[in-house]
Amino acid sequence: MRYDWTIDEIEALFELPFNDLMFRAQQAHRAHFDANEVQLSTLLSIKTGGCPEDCKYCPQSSRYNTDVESELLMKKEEVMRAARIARDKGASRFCMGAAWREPKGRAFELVLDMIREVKAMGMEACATLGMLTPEQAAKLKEAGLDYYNHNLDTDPEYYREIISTRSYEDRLDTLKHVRAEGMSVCCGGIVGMGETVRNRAGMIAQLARMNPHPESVPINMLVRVEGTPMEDLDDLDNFEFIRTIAVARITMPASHVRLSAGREVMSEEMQALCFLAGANSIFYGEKLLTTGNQDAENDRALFAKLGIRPEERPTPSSRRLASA
Ligand code: SAM
Ligand code: DTB
Ligand code: SF4
Repeated sequence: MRYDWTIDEIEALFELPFNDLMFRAQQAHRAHFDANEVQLSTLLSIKTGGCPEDCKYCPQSSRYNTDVESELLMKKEEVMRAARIARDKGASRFCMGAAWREPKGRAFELVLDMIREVKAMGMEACATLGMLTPEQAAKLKEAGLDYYNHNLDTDPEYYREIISTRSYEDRLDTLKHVRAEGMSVCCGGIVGMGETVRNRAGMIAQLARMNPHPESVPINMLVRVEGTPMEDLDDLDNFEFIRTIAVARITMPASHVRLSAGREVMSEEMQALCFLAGANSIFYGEKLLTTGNQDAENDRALFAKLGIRPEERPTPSSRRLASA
């Protein structure tokens, strides 16, 4: 495994002829995974809107006038109902998202409770709650959290154009705290925000130089939401997105690369090319946090056409022992 990728090397991957890039991505994918398996994660926004941060892409920032209303933290019973439905539909991981700069006070304790219950249901638990202190990371670990999602979003240069309320270093610090507790890291970014190929290569370099690599790397296609400063950006060429997935696959060959936001408007053929480029995880269920996603029914139909199987959730150790 390599952890010394330079931006130039990564940019050179982006510039390969498309067929060569796809071939390299398939080689990397098949060396580490069953190429016909895709992991399914279901998202739920447990605390929506009213966020004090100014991320220019985000419909949940209180600074922009979008259709998203600010809501209170959801009740645990409602969250568990959603988790049960996700599990019964075949998701192996349940990801809870909160529109916070950072978790605080009693709300954080309530989220810890939710994590314990998701674990008791036999699912993997993931959360994305903003910046963490080392103490908060320890409490999440103790509650049984498997993955923490915290994205870099873009490279350090372009980051300055996108977010002013927290620094790139703040993000790296949170990731360090998650790692120090032994939780798995879910960390990726957004493509289609007006960045250059060099910025994209810089973002992948940040991720691929982490040792160990993030276990899960979500690649989001920007969802241009009305009312955000990014609503009128131009379409990104689909091949640029597919190339980003392939480059993530080649540089982080043993990580799950997730075809994340933006899938709602992607054709079946586009998604199939993303899987061919090495994507082996998706968000499954009709909603992301506040925006739409493909219906589960469409996903099942596409999987049947492509011969893709959902990845089994890991058997909890207690059950494994009982059946041994
Ligand atoms: N507030 C927490 C934070 O920012 O870390 C957690 C939730 S935040 C919505 C999680 C991630 O969603 C962001 O880092 C960003 O990568 C992604 N995201 C938000 N809005 C998006 C959009 N319009 N299109 C694509 N990805 C988006
Ligand atoms: C990630 O990388 N993408 C997800 C998840 N991690 C939390 C969020 C996508 C959000 C898309 C916009 C919305 O639905 O609000
Ligand atoms: Fe808040 Fe997260 Fe949206 Fe940024 S991405 S505005 S921190 S919810």
